[in-house]
Amino acid sequence: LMMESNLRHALTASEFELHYQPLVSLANGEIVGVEALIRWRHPDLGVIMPDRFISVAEDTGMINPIGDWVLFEACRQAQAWIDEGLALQTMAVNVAPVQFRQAGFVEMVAGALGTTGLAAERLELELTERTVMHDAEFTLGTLSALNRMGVSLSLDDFGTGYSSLAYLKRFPVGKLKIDRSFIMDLERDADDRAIASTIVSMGRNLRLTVLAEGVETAEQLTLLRSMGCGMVQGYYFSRPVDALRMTELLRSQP
Ligand code: G
Ligand code: G
Ligand code: MN
Ligand code: NA
Repeated sequence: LMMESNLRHALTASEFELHYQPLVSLANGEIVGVEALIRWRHPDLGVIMPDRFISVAEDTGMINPIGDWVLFEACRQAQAWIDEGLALQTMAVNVAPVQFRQAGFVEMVAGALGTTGLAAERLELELTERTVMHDAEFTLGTLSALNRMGVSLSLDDFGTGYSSLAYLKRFPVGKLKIDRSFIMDLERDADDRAIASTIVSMGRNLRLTVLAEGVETAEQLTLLRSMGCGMVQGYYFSRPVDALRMTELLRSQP
């Protein structure tokens, strides 16, 4: 099933769709952005989650056309919400390592913004440490070009990979997303609290926004607030939901 030809067919048959999860400001509890997360609605098998096909897509190169589609669709949806008058500061899109390195990636991002009319400042690309640390000089060039366009950059799954603090200083990254493995046991694990609190402090000192992923409980939220964490995301607020449900969530905002 998870083969290149199936993924290609899924793309032409419009079987991919984006779900969205709120990014919430801890200052006022408002949804200030959303993260786009791909799903494959298979006609026979139902909804297939990305863990089951993204790595195959990466290995076969299908991640490039799929990733292009994700970017255009996310930008189109963000602009549709903005046109409706809904307050959406950020549309965050995951970018796979292969996709980030494909020739013409920066131009493709510019094309998605130009075609959909979305302001570059509204788009945030999520990159993992694995993506940015591999060939740091190439990364710096691409990140700088995106940054000059006005696109924001965030480091996803932060803390799980190999990150040089020197590059954190050099790369034009605006946000750190603390990996949910550190948040999961926050109430019970003093080491996780130390790690989360250290990332929050470092982020503040480097003038970066810090977002905690995978927040599921009020206790985790209280701890993160006491650490001075700026943003949160997780099932406590909402699971990833389809565009229709996300529209309702945005409309119900004060
Ligand atoms: O909800 P969740 O199961 O959506 O996501 C699982 C994993 O798949 C996460 O690591 C997430 O970053 C990744 N993922 C989700 N959507 C996309 C996408 O559009 N592109 C890429 N490259 N990865 C994605
Ligand atoms: O790797 P990345 O951070 O892009 O992937 C986001 C993944 O985290 C998605 O699979 C999404 O469904 C999942 N996720 C989001 N919030 C929570 C949460 O509160 N708990 C758990 N267990 N997973 C979450
Ligand atoms: Mn992500
Ligand atoms: Na993450």
